[in-house]
Amino acid sequence: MTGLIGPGVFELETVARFPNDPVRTIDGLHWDILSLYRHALAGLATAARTGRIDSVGIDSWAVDYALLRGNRMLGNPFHYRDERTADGVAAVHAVVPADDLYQLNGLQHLPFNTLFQLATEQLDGAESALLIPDLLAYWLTGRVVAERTNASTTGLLDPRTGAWHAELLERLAIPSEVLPELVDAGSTIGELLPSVATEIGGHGIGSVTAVGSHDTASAVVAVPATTPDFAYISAGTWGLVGVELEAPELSEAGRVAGFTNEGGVDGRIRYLHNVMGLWLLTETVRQWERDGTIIDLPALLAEAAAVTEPVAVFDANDPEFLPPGGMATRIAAHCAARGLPAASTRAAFARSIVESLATAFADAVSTASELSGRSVGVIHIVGGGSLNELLCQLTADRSGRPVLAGPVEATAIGNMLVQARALGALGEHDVDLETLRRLVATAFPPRLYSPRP
Ligand code: LFR
Repeated sequence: MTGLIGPGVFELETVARFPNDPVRTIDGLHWDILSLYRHALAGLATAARTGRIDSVGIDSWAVDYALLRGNRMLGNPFHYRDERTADGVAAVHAVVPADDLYQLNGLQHLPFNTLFQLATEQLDGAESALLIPDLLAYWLTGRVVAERTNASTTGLLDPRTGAWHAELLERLAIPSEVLPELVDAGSTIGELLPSVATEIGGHGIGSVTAVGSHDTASAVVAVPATTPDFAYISAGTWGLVGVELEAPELSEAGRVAGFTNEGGVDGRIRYLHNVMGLWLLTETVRQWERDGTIIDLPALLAEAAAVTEPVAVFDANDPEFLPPGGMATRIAAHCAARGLPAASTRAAFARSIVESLATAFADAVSTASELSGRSVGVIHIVGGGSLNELLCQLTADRSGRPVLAGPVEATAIGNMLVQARALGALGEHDVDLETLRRLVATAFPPRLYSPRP
């Protein structure tokens, strides 16, 4: 996306959209990283034709990486949903038990956190490990860095200092040389390499600026909060539900509840819980379509909103839903095994998924509030899920709190605001996050869903 941002101006334009389909090969599930890079270059070429681009910012999902020797990528990056991570978890926990690990890195236990993935690798031949946005930035600029918000999802950062955790690296026998220099969102990564600029006809493109390169970090920047007592839900493939803190919260209760301390822009802490998210619905639809039925998602959700039969509310956090494939079958089996009612129609099935997600969202907001001591008066839902009216309304109903929905493009907006601030396009350089959020609230007023009795 491109943005035109200045005092009182905030225009967004989508210049390219492309699929991100993983590929399963004999050794497991991978990202098609070269295809993503090719599409990103084509998008930059399109953007460059529309006029001068002052800065480029890159964000993506977290945790996944490529290993490099010199400038050569050693194999195609794995997808975090690949099953190999179970071995990595066992290997890491044999050296650093789960409760110790939480005191060191403050992360929710997710089997795909980078440190568990790295434990399945031969690191001998590798000179650097680059997270996905850092890899793309390297290909564009030739500069090797690790942007700090995304680096926090590796499980190898000390949440208290924001630096690579030397003690943890040593215990896990991860050579610290493979981890690049950390940089903060707002700093300049570098100019486009001349070869890249030539290839895309992008000589008018300014430098690559570090942003909250973890998509969730950028989305949290763009939560249109106007008061401090808010919780956020970044709702897309995942539902990232939490509050923003000034310092990490490392209580044992938080570990048991699955709360993470990820790094935010401007040194904030994203104290949140990963809920399985709309993945449950999109994977279910994918199975139905594979089985030969074309699904019109908006129509399905409208029918789901009209369902009156009681539907199963199941545990949307169950790790059994992590891998791809056969989701409708797995959810039905999960419910049957627990004596929950079977849905009689596809609409009721979709309703059951959305009810379960809304319940998990509401629970996570309450837990975030209890564990952090923050009162929560309003819940902001940003990202694709903010367009799902049923999900927004049910989240308000289940939580008993007003929900403010939107913007849908929060990640891109947060990404671009950090660039605009760094360029001085917002006036002062020291514009704080609260000011950025008020700008978002004015430019993209959210939609209110009040809780129903
Ligand atoms: C959302 C997200 C989550 C992260 C998951 C895996 O897109 O980045 O924050 O836990 O994907 O990377």
